[in-house]
Amino acid sequence: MSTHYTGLIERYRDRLPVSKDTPVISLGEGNTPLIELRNLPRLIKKEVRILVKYEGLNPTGSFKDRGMTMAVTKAVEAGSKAIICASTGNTSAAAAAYGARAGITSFVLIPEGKIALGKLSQAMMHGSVVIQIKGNFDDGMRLVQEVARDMPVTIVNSINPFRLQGQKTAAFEIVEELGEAPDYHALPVGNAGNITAHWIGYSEYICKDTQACALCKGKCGFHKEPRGAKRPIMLGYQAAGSAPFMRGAMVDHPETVATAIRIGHPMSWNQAWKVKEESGGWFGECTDQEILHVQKLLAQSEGVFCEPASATSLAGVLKDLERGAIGEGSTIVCTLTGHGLKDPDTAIAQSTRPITVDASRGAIEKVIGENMAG
Ligand code: AN7
Repeated sequence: MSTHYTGLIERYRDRLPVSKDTPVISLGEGNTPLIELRNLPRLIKKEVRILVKYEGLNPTGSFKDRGMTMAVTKAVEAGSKAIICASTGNTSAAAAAYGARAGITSFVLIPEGKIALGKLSQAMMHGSVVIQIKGNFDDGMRLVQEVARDMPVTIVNSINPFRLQGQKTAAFEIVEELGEAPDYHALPVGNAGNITAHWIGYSEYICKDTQACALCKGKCGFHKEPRGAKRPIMLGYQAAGSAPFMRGAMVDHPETVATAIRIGHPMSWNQAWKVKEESGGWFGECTDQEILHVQKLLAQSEGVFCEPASATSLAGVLKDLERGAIGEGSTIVCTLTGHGLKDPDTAIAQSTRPITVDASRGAIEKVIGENMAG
């Protein structure tokens, strides 16, 4: 038997809306590491099991690849020759790459000056038509919907239902690796597509019959075999300057250093409230300072480099552990949605400068002497 991994559509074919004739567009996405933190729980003096789902190791460096393989596959199946999205960066990178793979045109709308450098380089390098707008993500999302009404372009934002179908597979992978769902699952929330997709995934995994699975309404194709009854409590964390779920209303001028989640009008608004209710979870918020602190803490205590938005999931969990909202003894999964290399500017801005010395042995030895631990 071949063990060659060919992406999440092949792996979860029986639980996704594809047929044997569907032309699968894949870059080997999914199957990302679930890494148990070893040092951080000790540092914060808590008896908890925290695992990070490192989605930054997808082909374009974010979880968006899970949704994009499905969205582009279905677009191609339907005969579409062009895709379009608005993006804070990662969706555009994924649309650009999967569009290239499929041999179709991709149009991406990005907020001028507000996307991280790595993401911009991806959209440009893969040959997308990159349209910078003098507005934010929410303006772009509105424009994409208007344009797609009259022009032959397929929207590949998460309002495209195939996106969430692809993204739900992350929950399948976690249940399969842990043997059951974790107690808590924390995600950064922007449009709230990913938290919705994870809940669909967890719900389908335990689904015994079509009645039990409220979100999939019997369409998941996975109702026969129960795999245990446990679903996690879902936690959605936002950046404080961009937190419509905390305000309980849309935010017109979102701001945060975590540009990926600089979103004030989430597309999956109603779905995410339903996830919160059904799972018994909650939303929380973190300041930019807290987000950056945890991004660096994770990089330096565990060797895991995620982008600022991704650190929001862990930052929120650490706060909720501290205030006792999450109890000790819990198993917690935090999704790290994107790779740290996506945003080199923010990483460099908060790191220690390199030390510049003469090219001499003496100078190097001096630095080593001054910096040896213990
Ligand atoms: C790293 O790329 O919306 O709550 O246009 O890139 O499902 O929106 C990105 C979102 C979290 C939020 N972490 O996920 C886009 C875009 C990272 C992200 C989110 C995004 P959703």
